[in-house]
Amino acid sequence: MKITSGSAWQRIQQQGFDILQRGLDRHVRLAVTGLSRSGKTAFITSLVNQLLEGCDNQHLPFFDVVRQDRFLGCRRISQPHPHIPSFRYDQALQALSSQPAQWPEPTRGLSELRLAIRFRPEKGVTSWLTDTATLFLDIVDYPGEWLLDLPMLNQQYLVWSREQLQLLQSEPRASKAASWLQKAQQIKPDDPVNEDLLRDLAEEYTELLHYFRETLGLHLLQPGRFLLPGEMSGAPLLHFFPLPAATQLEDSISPVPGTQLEQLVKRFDAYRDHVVKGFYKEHFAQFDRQIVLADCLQPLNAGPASFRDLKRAIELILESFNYGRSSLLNRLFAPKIDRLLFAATKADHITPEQHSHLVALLGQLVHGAKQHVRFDGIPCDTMALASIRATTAGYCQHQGESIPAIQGNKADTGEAITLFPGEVPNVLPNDEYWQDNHFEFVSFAPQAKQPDQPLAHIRLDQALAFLLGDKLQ
Ligand SMILES: Nc1nc2c(ncn2[C@@H]2O[C@H](COP(=O)(O)OP(=O)(O)OP(=O)(O)O)[C@@H](O)[C@H]2O)c(=O)[nH]1
Ligand SMILES: [Mg+2]
Repeated sequence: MKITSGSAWQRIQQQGFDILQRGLDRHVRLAVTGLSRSGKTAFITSLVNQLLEGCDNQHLPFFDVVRQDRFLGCRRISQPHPHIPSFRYDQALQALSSQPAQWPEPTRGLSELRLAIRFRPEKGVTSWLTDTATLFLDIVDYPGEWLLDLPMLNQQYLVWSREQLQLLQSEPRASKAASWLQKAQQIKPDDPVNEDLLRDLAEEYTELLHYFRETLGLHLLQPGRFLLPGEMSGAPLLHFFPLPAATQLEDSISPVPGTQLEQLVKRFDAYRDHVVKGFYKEHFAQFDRQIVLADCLQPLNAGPASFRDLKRAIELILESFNYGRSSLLNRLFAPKIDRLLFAATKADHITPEQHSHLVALLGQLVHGAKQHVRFDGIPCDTMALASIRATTAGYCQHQGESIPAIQGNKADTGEAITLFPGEVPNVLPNDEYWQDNHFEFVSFAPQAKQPDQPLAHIRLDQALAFLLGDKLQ
């Protein structure tokens, strides 16, 4: 009879344990997205911080595994893909812990981080099989702007050009775009390639996109990588733009080799086939769960054009979750996201009685798109949250009346202010709303983080419960 040595026995036990863990499906790849400045970094930083530091009932009352005292601990472990940049948790936390506290820096591109969460399974088959279990949680941060490129997968260069020209020729873009359009009109499709001219026009087009985003607060900006090029910065792959002459060309035209048109078509095709498709294949197809963050408050402050643009951008983002059988993505690969959460961020910017309005507003933004998009039975929820609460809510006296208010320190001056920022509409705002209402969005500085306390939040525990609860039973 063969005697198994102690270490061999441990190995067999470990192998059995690994198979069991895999069988129990204790691994989740959670993707966090949203348009630029929507609050992705703040959300991930706070989520990681709650799991590392704040796992008590007081901070996460709606997170069952904590409430039922089954949470045993969490730590960061090596991320699974060494070629992907790491999510800079320490850097973000350092900024929030500095004096005075700062918001984490804006991020560019995709990053990831892995956590191991140890817990006791609930009573049932799994608790009988194992005393403790580990959930490996990969969190991926990626720009929502990349999802706005989805329609390009289905488009030819001339069609895309015409669509973008239409946007450029209507307000609020038209006044700023006029001089660029005039220059681009000089590009003759049959002229020999002029690399310098194409590069200059592409760079100016990129500057326009930046202006639309940063000054006009618009989101519907293609191609998404022009704004966040990452390691592709300066690459000829990004030297294309919508061609005004496209309005006079037939879609079926075959570009003459060596011409401006041929070069533009080649670059568009390369961008579409490598950059856009590459992202969906290498990353998107690997996500198990997705949270889409939206800042609905800043566009309310910026006005109707910015709000309409946010609505259209959200609709486009949702197209990526359209898994109907004939959908574009399903024809490319089988996406496997099985849970989808939409969250309106920065809810600490409004008084608590407005939170339900914010959820209703987000619900409407998402609902419009849902009519075209089939989520194929995926559990899908909406909520309002503040990843890192920067204000306190209370009441103040105004003309002898007690009215709800929030209190915080302004981000630019540090000055303490108390205000009622305004009402959040619970339906998509119409002309009347824009005439009669003014929503005041003030950027608040984060509160100084106490070393022994996790970051203050609003409803992050409910987001955790929805996104991970079933994996921690
Ligand atoms: N008051 C408050 N402000 C927030 C909160 N989350 C984010 N913010 C504000 O929104 C800004 C952007 O947040 P980030 O988390 O950096 O957003 P992001 O989506 O990662 O932005 P990019 O990295 O530029 O794409 C922050 O600098 C804060 O000013 C929150 O929970 N409360
Ligand atoms: Mg970020």
